Amino acid sequence: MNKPARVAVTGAAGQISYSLLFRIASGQLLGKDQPVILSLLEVNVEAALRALDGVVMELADCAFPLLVGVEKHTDAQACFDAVDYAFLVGARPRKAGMERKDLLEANAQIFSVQGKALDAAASRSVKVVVVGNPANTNCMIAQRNAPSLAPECFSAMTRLDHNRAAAQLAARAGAEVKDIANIIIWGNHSSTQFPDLAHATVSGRPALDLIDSDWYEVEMIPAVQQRGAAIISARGSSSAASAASAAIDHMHDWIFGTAADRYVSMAVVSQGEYEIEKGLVYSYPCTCQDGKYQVVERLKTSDFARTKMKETEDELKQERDGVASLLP
Ligand code: NAX
Repeated sequence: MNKPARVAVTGAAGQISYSLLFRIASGQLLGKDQPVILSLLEVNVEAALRALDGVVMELADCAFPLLVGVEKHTDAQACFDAVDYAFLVGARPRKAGMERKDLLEANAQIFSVQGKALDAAASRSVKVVVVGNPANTNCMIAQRNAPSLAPECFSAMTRLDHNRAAAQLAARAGAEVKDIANIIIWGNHSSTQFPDLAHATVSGRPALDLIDSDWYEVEMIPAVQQRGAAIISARGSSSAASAASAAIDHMHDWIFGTAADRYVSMAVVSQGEYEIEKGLVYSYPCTCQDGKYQVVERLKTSDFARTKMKETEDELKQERDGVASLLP
């Protein structure tokens, strides 16, 4: 058996973690030969810690052969000690009467503490995915507060948006999801994101030859952008199992690689690709190999696409400016 991998999950008593933890512990992230230790972080609040106790009891009751340890923490640095993988799921939710700026600042504080803690304690090759919203900007803050870790250790999740777009295209084209390739989500995980089908294929054929442009521009793009709100309105609470599934997909592909000639969408620290401002955490088409992601460069972009890519970049700049005082 391999040495156990240490996997940190924050917001461990929340609804996404209630699905995520069990999938990691069962081997769906790292495979059936890889034992794991879960290192869980929650806020130091009685209700959250009681809920976490319950989750840990259920993990024990699953008797997962690969789960060789579970740690509960309220201190980020202790939680991130020597971790190989970190899922930053916990975040401050928006409360009634809270301005967007207040939300950004409350989260900036959480993610600057967590960035510093990762910097001090995590494995030097840690892979971090930020799920908690506003995910891109939270990720940028964590990364900027972790100067001794490579920027390539950090990412934010737009895989749920990517998967949603794939499912919608498959349904429209009368195809199966496995036949869909090279969807791209550009930019922010928010309603300004741009789900782009210009390079997508269905069983190797260009997607835009198979569907009408009206459906794509008028129905599909807003439907993907607003899917989170549609789930809340139907279920009474936000996406949880699908978010956990996307988080597993994101990290799994990053670790084990993407299939040949298939892109996945990952929000990563921009190096200026596609003229997006350097340093923003922006969702790009990526391929992964040998545990590293690579942004797919030099794809042709139309005027329509460039306008949308810029719109979502502008929102990320505004978010960054809103937390400028907290950036090192
Ligand atoms: P829940 O409110 O069910 O759980 C969040 C948990 O995080 C709570 O138990 C809370 O006590 C804990 N927490 C808060 N601050 C913390 C901190 N500083 N350290 C450790 N734990 C902390 O939310 P859930 O539905 O699980 O969603 C979690 C986050 O994911 C939210 O920010 C949500 O907006 C975001 N999402 C992101 C998605 C994406 O695609 N990137 C999609 C799904 C989801 O909306």
